[in-house]
Amino acid sequence: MPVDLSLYLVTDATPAILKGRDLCEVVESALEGGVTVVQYRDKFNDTGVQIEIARKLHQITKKFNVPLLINDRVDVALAIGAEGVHLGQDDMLFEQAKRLLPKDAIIGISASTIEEAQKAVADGADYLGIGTMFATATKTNTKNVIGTAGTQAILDAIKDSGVGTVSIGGINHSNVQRVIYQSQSAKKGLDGVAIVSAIIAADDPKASAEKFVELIKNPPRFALTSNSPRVNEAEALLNDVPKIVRKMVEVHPLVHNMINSVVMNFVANVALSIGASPIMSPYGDEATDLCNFDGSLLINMGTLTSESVSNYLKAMAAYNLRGNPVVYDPVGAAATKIRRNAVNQLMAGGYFDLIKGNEGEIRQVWGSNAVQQRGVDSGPSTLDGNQKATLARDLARRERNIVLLTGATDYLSDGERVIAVKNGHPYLGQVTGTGCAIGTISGCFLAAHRSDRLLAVLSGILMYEIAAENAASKEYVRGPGSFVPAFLDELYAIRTAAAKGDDSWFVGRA
Ligand code: 3NM
Ligand code: MG
Repeated sequence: MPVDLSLYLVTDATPAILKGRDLCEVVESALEGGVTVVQYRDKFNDTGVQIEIARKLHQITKKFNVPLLINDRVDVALAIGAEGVHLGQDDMLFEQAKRLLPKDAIIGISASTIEEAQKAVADGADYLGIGTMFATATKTNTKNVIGTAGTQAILDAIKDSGVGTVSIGGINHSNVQRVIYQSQSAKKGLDGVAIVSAIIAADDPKASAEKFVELIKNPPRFALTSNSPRVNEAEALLNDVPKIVRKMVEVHPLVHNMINSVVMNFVANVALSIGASPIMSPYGDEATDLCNFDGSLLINMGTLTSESVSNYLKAMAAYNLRGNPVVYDPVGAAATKIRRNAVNQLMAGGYFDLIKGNEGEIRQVWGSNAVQQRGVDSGPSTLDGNQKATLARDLARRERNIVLLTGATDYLSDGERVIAVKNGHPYLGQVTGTGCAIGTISGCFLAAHRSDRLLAVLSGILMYEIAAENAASKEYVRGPGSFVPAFLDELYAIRTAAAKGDDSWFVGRA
């Protein structure tokens, strides 16, 4: 019978984690909460003591019909007749352990790269412990922190095997649903998650395990989409745009902006003009209240400070938990080491419904270390249209979200569909904040229309860029200065028309 890997408990005897409690009691309590497999991992005790503890643990796990695996120590497993072992890359080789252990013993292998995973599968491992998912204080000497993107790449590389998979490292109640959701590759997902501190160090290990069981059963709230059919044909998609604009105006969504100080005033005016309700709040703790209005959150790191990232993470967690949309504008993502680190922390720390950026920013988010941005403009373009479309699609597919790669032509993708939008006007490139406002606008539309996020963002971009075209064509607009007030007027004009059900602003324009 294959092992149920869904809630895999790994023990730890560190005082900070065990807090003076008896390991066997903690494990028993976790089993009562629904742990499905236990790995005894002991980096402290002598062999004799380990055998004694393992024997006691085995008596407990047997009561629950749950397999006990021993980390590293094949001898300890043999001494007590455990169901199997878990081997790291620096432990005994698979074939050596296989020879020593009974035929039906379970052997799991740690893998942090595609090569390690493929080798373990070829050797005949029963399951893989894939990690390190997130940096963790429990094990600081881990080899690679691979995140959901790296985990997904490994799962994809072994998709044709029946090998079991668990993710390990830094997994807790607030990220477990996202870990499972975003690690999923097209053909293979995780069978479970391996947990140390979130159960062993919990005040109530049983309650913690119960909560994991409940969370693992359900997708994260942000992944719950409505049943309405998705629009696939470009023409049908465009037909729906005026309807979605009308809907956004009617919903009058709140958009919570954590945005840079250069553009704050302009972006707030844009949001007001289109009929949304902006609030500018960089204070992360405020999000626990603000997210209750069921609007969206925009994170724009244009004027990043030493406190920004922790505020962003708090706010993102609040919106993710409630399933309300979060937009990321990684301004200047590749420009400095601090910004590159911020990108990594934010991508690991929560879920973005939409990532919006120029070519350099999107490439940085994708993980291209070769990009070196100067300032926050995107710099010389190195990708042609097809490559940009592919990058947007691949990132959206990997993150299971929407990506908008902006430029003279914008590329919008949900991982399957890719749409190129050619509307807009060169004056947009001559005024600060016009790019940032697209993030805010997208947030408004995502909040108002949830069943098709691609259509929502498309509607926002088209409303915005058609208004820019209208403004630029006014005879009194002579340059960027006179363009700005005309642009706000034209956004307002479309909003007013849409509220009346008048779609003529859109006919023949996209
Ligand atoms: N192995 P926590 S990470 C035991 O990456 C272990 O292989 C890891 O602990 C790996 O759930 C890890 O407390 C510790 O973050 C995981
Ligand atoms: Mg080891």
